[in-house]
Amino acid sequence: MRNLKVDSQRLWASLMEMAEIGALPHGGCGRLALTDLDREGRDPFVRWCEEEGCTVTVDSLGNIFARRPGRDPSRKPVATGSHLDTQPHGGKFDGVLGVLAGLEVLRSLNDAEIETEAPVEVCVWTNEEGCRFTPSMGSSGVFGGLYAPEEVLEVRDVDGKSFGEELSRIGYAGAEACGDHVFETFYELHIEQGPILEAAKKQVGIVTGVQGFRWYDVVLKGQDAHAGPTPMEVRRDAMLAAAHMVELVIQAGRARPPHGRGTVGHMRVLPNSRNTIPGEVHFTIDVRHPDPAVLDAMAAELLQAICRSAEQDSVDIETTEVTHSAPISFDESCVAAVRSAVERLGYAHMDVVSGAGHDAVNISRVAPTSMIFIPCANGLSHNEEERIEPEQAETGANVLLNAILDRAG
Ligand code: HGY
Ligand code: MN
Ligand code: MN
Repeated sequence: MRNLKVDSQRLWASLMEMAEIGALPHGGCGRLALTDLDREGRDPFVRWCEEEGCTVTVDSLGNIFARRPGRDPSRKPVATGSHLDTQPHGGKFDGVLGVLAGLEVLRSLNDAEIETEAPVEVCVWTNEEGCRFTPSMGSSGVFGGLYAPEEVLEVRDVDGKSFGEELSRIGYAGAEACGDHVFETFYELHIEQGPILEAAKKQVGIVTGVQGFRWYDVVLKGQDAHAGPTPMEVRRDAMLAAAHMVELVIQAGRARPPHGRGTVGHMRVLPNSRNTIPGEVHFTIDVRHPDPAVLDAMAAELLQAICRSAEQDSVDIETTEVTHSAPISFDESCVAAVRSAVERLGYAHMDVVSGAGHDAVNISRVAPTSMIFIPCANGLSHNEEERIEPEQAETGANVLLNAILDRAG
């Protein structure tokens, strides 16, 4: 199969058009899952796929499947895709690149009047980011058999709105039972969101696996009291306790270089008043490592350390594990298909393990799966300054197109 190429200008134009939806003042995008902006991003994607002759279906968790027919309808589809929801101050390319490069694959196959043996599908997974509704990657998790549908549909955001209600409100509660949908293989193109490829001056990352992570919610309860008359030594200050624990979370990541990670990204202080000692603090923990045994040890040691710290600070503590995404290795034949496409196209490449979680981790539970990375500027992501160049988007899409063609025949 000759090395088919995508239309770089058309791909870039679609990325910039999507970037207008939920555009933020410093160049990023904010399209939180299941908000009106999420719908405003989904609707044009569905329209663009229908304009390419695809049939579009939506499942009960809002996952979208755009299907381009193949010569042999009995074959399972070769699929690709990613997510359109973003972090609150997200970039233009996290997730979106994988979705719109999939659309560009459909458009390029149509331009070349290629009829593949197997159908080709482009998917959008609902709520990959998990910042409004926990867990992250919840809908691909249901698709991959990690969660029952109601476990995700019943989750509520900080305003008490449920996933299921919001999914219906934006019109994407589909008829198809989530998971009743088989793929022959699944590929996800994504920006690396880290510094490795750029530092190594590689154009493509052949992703062999994804590191694991565990998310916890922590609630600390001390005692509201007056900031003036209350002596320092008698306070039960939940903010002080939280500050000590943030240090322990960061230390947990630093204690296992180079892959260990520890982050506190969200904190809610109650009653959140300048002159009242905080009696209650809610915060999140995100710990990561590529080795499952090390990840388990990190998490166990950290939970013990923060419970000891709570005691020393005379506050009550409640910890809840909200996500456990185990480290995985991708399917060797899918990794090989990506490798052969990259080598045929002549791109500088290297094998990498993903530091970020992706829907592909959940899909790899039910279909042979692998990922393709391209670098992003300074490895920065989950930041409005997330940036790639048009030719980098083209490179990733060319690898995706040829890996899909290899399998779809
Ligand atoms: O948290 C992650 O790794 C992904 O961005 N949801
Ligand atoms: Mn992503
Ligand atoms: Mn992300």
